[in-house]
Amino acid sequence: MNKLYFNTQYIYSAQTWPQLPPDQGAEIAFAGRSNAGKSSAINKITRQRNLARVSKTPGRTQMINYFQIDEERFLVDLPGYGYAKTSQKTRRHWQQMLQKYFTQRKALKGLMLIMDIRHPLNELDWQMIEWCKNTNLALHILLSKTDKLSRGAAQNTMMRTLHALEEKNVDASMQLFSATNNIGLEDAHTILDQWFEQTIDKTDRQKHL
Ligand SMILES: Nc1nc2c(ncn2[C@@H]2O[C@H](COP(=O)(O)OP(=O)(O)OP(=O)(O)O)[C@@H](O)[C@H]2O)c(=O)[nH]1
Ligand SMILES: [Mg+2]
Repeated sequence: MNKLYFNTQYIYSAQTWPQLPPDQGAEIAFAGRSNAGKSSAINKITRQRNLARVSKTPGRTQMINYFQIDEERFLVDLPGYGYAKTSQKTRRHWQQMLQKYFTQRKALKGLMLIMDIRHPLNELDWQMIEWCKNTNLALHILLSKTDKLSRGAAQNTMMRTLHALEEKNVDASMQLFSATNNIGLEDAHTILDQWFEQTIDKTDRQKHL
């Protein structure tokens, strides 16, 4: 367990492109359907109760929230997608904003995609996965709320989901996660450690940007 993450602090929220902090350092973003458990995962990983706001009401995180681990490392909580009551206009705004963020943000070093283990791989999840593939961005999937299934059922879902990705030639790692039952915390830290430590070959990713 890396205690570095426990010092994380909220620094900033952005709604538009010009509001994003300077494009420097390394950031790892958390994306996923509304209510999938992104904010809960960030709280768990940083061992803080209320760092990222958790809500029973889907569509709560409507900003790009920046959390600072240290001067060079950041975690980013992205707005959830796919919430039925979101207006067309808002949906279009975030769709465009996220696409631009994925394709142009140089500080972005990896994506943690959070999917509720009971509903993995919906259409918008696939869109995220495609963007990662097209921009050569490292992708790790957290199958969240694993506590809602038996261990066997959770393993089965993970195998099926891995298989579906393999069929589409998607290069991604995956793990089970639960913010309520402490499942998968070490694994998530290990991935973050690797991504932050690795000097991702910048020229390689930038070729695709
Ligand atoms: N049982 C269980 N519930 C969870 C888990 N993670 C999150 N939840 C619940 O799921 C709901 C949504 O969690 P959030 O972390 O706010 O989800 P989010 O993806 O940030 O949602 P938006 O910000 O609306 O996009 C809350 O009621 C959480 O308590 C988990 O691991 N297990
Ligand atoms: Mg949230």
